[in-house]
Amino acid sequence: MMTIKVHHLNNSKSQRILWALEELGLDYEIVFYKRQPSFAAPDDIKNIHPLGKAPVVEIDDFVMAESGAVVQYLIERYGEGKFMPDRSSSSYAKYIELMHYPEGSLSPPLLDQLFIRMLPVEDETFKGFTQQRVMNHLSYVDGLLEGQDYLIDNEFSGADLQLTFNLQGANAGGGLRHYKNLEAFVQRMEARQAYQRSIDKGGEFSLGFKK
Ligand SMILES: N[C@@H](CCC(=O)N[C@@H](CS)C(=O)NCC(=O)O)C(=O)O
Repeated sequence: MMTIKVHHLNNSKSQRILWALEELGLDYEIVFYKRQPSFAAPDDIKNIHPLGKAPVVEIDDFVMAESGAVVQYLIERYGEGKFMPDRSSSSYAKYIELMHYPEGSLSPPLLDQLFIRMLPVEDETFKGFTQQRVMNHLSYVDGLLEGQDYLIDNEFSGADLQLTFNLQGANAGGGLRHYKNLEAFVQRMEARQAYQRSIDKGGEFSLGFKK
């Protein structure tokens, strides 16, 4: 029998994995970790994966990190064709691109923006550069969702799931108010029953920040 154990940190990208597992209707165990006052994960998670980041997932006898890879793997292995386009379609190429875009390209400028607000950072050149990068990315994604509810073939997929966390982070700072497609997208994702079950099971999930 297959076993899945999710090492889950509060207010973190491991929420994606709980949500994916709920969409897939799979049984799983959660091991809870709490962020330290510095926001870092507790050191115990390094006993499972040397990077010590969340998510880390144990599937049967192996360990996986990187939320995009984990979501993709879970859907391919257990989805029975749901939540992804057919592998022989051109939509599949776009699906893979957009599955890995949130962590590869969208997350870094959003994190820079978060640090600018939290610390704060005084350097005007860096602040301007960051704002320009954030706007470039959010306009791009807003455009992808123009006239459709989901990223790929207008059907819910792992790419939508993977994108949501980053947009929730941007939204927490009020940063989506000029991007109506993105605001509506986040609301649509958060209304999914599987998403809500993942929040009930995962506990604290708030991407607001305190100075
Ligand atoms: N690209 C990785 C990012 C993993 C990551 O940085 N996770 C954060 C939580 S969102 C973390 O563990 N932070 C705590 C720390 O760095 O100590 C993924 O998508 O899984």
